[in-house]
Amino acid sequence: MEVLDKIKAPVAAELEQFREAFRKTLYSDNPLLEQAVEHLLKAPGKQLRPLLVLLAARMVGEVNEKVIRVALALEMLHTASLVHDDVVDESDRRRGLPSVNALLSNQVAVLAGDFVLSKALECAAQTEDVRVVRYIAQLGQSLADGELLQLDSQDSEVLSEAVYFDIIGRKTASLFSLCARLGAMMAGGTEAEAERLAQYGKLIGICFQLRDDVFDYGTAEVGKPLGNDMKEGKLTLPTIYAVVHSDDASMRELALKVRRREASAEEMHQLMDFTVSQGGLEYARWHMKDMQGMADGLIDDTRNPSITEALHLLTAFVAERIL
Ligand code: GRG
Repeated sequence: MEVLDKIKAPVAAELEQFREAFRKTLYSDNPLLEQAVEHLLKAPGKQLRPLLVLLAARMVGEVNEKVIRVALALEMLHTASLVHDDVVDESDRRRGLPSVNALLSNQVAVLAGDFVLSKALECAAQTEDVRVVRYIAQLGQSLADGELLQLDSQDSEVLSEAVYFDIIGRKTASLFSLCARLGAMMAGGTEAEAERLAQYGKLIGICFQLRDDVFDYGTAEVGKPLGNDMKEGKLTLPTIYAVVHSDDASMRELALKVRRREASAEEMHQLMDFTVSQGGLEYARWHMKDMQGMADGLIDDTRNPSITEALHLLTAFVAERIL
C-alpha cells in the first residue's frame, strides 16, 4: 500500500463523504463557472488539508457534520487561493494541467476564485460557530498578507531567512495549522488539544513548503532542476542561505537580478549550481528534519494508536514526498 493510502486508511469513509460534498457544493449552472469548476475537479491534488482536518478530529473525537464543513471550507479556500495565485504569478500550469487563467482568462480565474471562496465561507457559516468564521477570516488575511510580503520582497535587496520563514508561515503553514485546529475543535477537543494540533499543523506546513522549494532545484527523484521559482523571481531558502553565507558579491548581484526577473536561463542555472555547491539544499533539508522532529514530538498520544501512526506518517510524507 502507498504511504498516502496508509495515512488515509483510518478516515477513508469520511474522505469519500468529503469528496462527494466538495463536488456537489461547487456545482453551478453558470456556463463559465461550470467550465472552471469542472476543470478544477479534474486535478483535485492530494487533498492533504482535508485529510489533516479529519485526522485531527479523529485524534480527539469523532468526525461529525461540522468537521466535514470545515474540511470543505478550508479545501475550497485553498483551491481559490491557488486559482488567484496563478493569476498573480502569471502561471500557465497547475497540477499538470493548464491553469484556469491559461485555459479561460484572467477575468474568469479571478471571478471563479471569488465564487469558490464564497462557497468556502458558506461552508464555514454552516457550522453555526462564529469562531470558525473568525478563524477563516483571519486565515484569508494571512494568505493575502504572505503573498503580498512575497511580492514586496521581490523588489527588495534584503536577503533574509527570517523574511523567508515569515512568508511561508503566513502563506502556507497558517492553513495547515488551521486545518488541524478546526478539525480538533469541531470534534469537541479541548482548547489545549486544539492548540497542540494547531502547532503540529504549523510545523508540517513549514516542512511542506520547504520540500516544495527544494524540489525546484531538482532532486534525484525528479531529475533536472525545474527552476520555476526563479523564473517567477522568487528566491527560496536554499539560495538565500548559499548567498548570505558565502559572501560572494557577484552571486549576490546575480540573486538580485533573478529577483528582478532580469536573469537569463543560463544565469539562473549558474545560481542554482552555486546554491547546490554551497550546501543550500542540505541546509533546507536540515530545517525540514528539525521541524519534522518537533512535529512528531507533539503527537505522542497513545490513546489513539491508529491516528497517531497516521499523523507520524503524514509528517514524514510532507517532508519526504516526491512531488
Ligand atoms: C477568507 C475572505 C477570505 C479570503 C481569502 C483567497 C485569498 C483570500 C487569498 C489568496 C492569496 C493568495 C494568492 C495566496 C497564495 C497561497 C499559496 C500558498 C500559493 C502557492 O504558492 P507557491 O507559489 O506555490 O509557493 P506554487 O504551487 O504556485 O509553486
